[in-house]
Amino acid sequence: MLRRTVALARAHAPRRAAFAAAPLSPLRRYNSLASTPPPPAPTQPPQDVSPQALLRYYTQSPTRTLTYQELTMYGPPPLDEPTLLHSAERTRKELLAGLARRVSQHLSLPFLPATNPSLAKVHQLYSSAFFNLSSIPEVKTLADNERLCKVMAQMVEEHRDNIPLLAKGFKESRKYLPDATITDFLDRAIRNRISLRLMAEQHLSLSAASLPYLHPAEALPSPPASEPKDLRVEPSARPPSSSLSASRVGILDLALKPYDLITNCAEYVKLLCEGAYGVAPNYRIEGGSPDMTVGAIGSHLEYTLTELLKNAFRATIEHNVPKPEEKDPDEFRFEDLPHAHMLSTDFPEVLVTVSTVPGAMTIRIRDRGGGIPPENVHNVFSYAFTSVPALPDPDFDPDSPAATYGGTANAGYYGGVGGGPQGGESALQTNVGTLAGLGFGLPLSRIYAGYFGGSLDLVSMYGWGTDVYCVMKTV
Ligand code: ADP
Ligand code: K
Ligand code: MG
Repeated sequence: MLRRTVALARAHAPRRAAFAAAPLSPLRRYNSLASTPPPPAPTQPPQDVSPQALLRYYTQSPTRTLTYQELTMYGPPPLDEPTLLHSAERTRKELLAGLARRVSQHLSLPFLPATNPSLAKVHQLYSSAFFNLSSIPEVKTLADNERLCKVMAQMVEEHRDNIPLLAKGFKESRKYLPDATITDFLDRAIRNRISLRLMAEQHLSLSAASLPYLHPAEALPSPPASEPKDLRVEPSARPPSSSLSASRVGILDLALKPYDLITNCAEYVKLLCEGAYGVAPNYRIEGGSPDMTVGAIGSHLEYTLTELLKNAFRATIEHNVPKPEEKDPDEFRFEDLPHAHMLSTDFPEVLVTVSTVPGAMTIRIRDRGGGIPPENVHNVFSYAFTSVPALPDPDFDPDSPAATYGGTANAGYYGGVGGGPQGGESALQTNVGTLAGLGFGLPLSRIYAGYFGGSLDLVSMYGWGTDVYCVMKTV
């Protein structure tokens, strides 16, 4: 543990001088800035600004999740200069506290899991993000804000693959850690990561929509990359008119159309299914009206719906095709699969029902994919559980663009027909994306739904199908 800390400190030695020179702003100022009560903060900034001292200092802030009220506290952009700088300084402090917590959580791992290459990579990414950010002094001017935005945009981009890396790392470390420890680590890591991204993306979005009005000559930071497939944070050279209307407060969309969102997600999942099986079931949306709108974070809804629809579509196909004959994987031919000759209309449709009330939206996804065997029902929310059969792949290269943890470690069709269309690759990994196999879909969706106070419940009717009830809090 000590050795790792020292190595970290060494890795950041050049930056240390930079942030040693940068005075830590007194927390009193931070407290007076925030218009909602900030977390109780450590009393005094450390005199000794070694990396360890800084980490300790920022780790003392309590863990917290964001509320819709905090996201909307500045109102819709464009913000005036003092308000934008207020948001910047607040974001900087909160990110430092969140990143410090991530680093210290990694430092608390026992030696063997800590040396796992994937987990060490995530640890290193969080450490460098923390040290990069701590080299930025208190934000007092628009130029300071621009520096902050550049660092945050880079951070959002560099941390894009953290979840597959954590998944791979923990799968490989399973023999050294109890399941409960892994679940606890991942739950906290993912919830914290959602907060970090929300804070960074919200401020980037507010900045991008405000800067052209405050500082027309300045170049804007590049838009942050998305974590879920279609996260649309809007910073662009000219903010789109929608980001300046009362219907948007940064990344919070106040006029989101659930029908459009569900259709986008379902069409994407159809492509995944067609890639994996050659066919996809039909779907239908009911409840409310196609024009109704809600206020929510589009990317959270999109992630959750995509994962739930993937599960429903996959189950619908696998349950409703004849079982294939056992074959030698070397003789695998896609056209031999029974479903390759089936039509969408040969499958029972997936039904999506939407209901909105003030403050919440419930979406039920109902499939006739045969449900979940009773012995698995209690495992489906575990990060470690997937029913995609596993085939270890010694040639797995986590850096290859097509690779995902689930995709390569779990090859084969239901029941294990073989290695899938491309030999070592999973049949559930397509050119478009991964249909299943990571095991993270349900647990992550439940964290997204629960983040602002919603819920996710699954009811299986074994032999027939599954209902998933997802309640999302709305504004
Ligand atoms: P993955 O899809 O990567 O396996 P998930 O967490 O999304 O991971 O789902 C875990 C497992 O739960 C799936 O592998 C599948 O066995 C089961 N499951 C989830 N949703 C359904 C569903 N609608 N119908 C049948 N089984 C399901
Ligand atoms: K799972
Ligand atoms: Mg899934």
